[in-house]
Amino acid sequence: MHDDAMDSAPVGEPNSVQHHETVVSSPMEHDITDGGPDMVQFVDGDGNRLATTEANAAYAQIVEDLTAEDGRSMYRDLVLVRRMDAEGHALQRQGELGLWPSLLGQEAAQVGAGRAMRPQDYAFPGYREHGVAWCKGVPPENLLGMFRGVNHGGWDSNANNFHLYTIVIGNQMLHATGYAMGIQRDGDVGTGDEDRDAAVMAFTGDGGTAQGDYNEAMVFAGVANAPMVFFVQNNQWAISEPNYKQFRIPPYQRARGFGFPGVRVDGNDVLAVYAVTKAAMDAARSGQGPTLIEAFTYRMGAHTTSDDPTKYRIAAEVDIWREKDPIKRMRGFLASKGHADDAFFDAVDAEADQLAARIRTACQQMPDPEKPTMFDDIYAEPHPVVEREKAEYVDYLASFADATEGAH
Ligand SMILES: Cc1ncc(C[n+]2csc(CCOP(=O)(O)OP(=O)(O)O)c2C)c(N)n1
Ligand SMILES: [Mg+2]
Repeated sequence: MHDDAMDSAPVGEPNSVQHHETVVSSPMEHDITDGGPDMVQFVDGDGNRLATTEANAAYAQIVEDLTAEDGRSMYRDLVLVRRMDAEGHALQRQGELGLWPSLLGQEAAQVGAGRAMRPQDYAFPGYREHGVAWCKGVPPENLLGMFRGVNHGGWDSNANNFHLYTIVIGNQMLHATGYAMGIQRDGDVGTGDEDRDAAVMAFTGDGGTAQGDYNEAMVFAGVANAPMVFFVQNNQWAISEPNYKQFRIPPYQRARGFGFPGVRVDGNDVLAVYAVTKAAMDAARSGQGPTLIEAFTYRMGAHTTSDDPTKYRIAAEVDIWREKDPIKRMRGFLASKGHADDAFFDAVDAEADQLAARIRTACQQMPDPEKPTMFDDIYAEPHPVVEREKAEYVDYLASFADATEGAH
């Protein structure tokens, strides 16, 4: 990356002094601010379009085919998603939500990936993929219910082909692989019909790559040549654990060991993420099997609202990444190309404010659940054990109502 700020102020592993005696890889091998020469990039930190490189050449045509309107629409998504996320954070701070995992800094990774999906493609998220949800058409207010404690998900997975959030790290990779193998068995791969051929995208973080489920899913997907993309957002941290405690070589290089390609992309460059993900999803839908994409990005905020990152990472690291901000970058690109003017940027900001107000009102007006819904949707068909447990739970709740009435 041609980033002066980074060149003039390199920062290695942030806790290097503290951890040197136990470090197994040198800070240089795990430079958390520089994705290295293999990383696909099209726009630098200042919004300048980069020249063709060995890494980005294969994807250049996809970027060339995008229109100015596509660029503006991507920018709008980035801004609205950031505003939605900021509102989630604020609502938690004001006691309206129990928890909020912020995507701040990862907007381009999620919007680029989400926009490369077609309606028939299925997404399996972790818990931070609010931007992918947005691109798949899940109403943003629906993301809040689980974090407010009024439901167990808040959306119908099949309505937008966006699975429920999965908190158990890496778990969804297996679900996704199974779903992709199902698509294969349904014959919805490689037919050449754009509206029929489908693929799956499974999202996890750098920490998730250390999980057994993730690695097992990669084995199955590779062997089955499943129509799927493993999309790893390497935001450099798994709560307080840095990359060098997760892996000796980066995720994109590990794909080869499972028998399919791995690509590292600049996760803060929405054009690059879109191009790389579109190529991978097109390949998956046409029957060419899986791809692993590692989006090299950064978690600008805390892990969740329950976390304090100043306890384990230094401010200089965050400052370096602030210069790589995905929205600033896309805005600079659009402005320098003459694709958007101040009136457009102002209109998007105004729309973002309206969206935030809508989300806030919807959150505050969410009704408490009236009946136990945790038993719904466990099985596709009614199940006697679940029915019995539900009946027992309803009785249990009713016993409280009696006690309250008796007390009055
Ligand atoms: C199986 C399992 N182990 C541990 C946890 C606790 N936990 C929650 S988030 C997290 C870190 C995940 O890091 P990463 O995969 O990099 O995703 P990020 O939060 O950075 O997006 C951990 C260990 C969990 N939810 N599930
Ligand atoms: Mg992480």
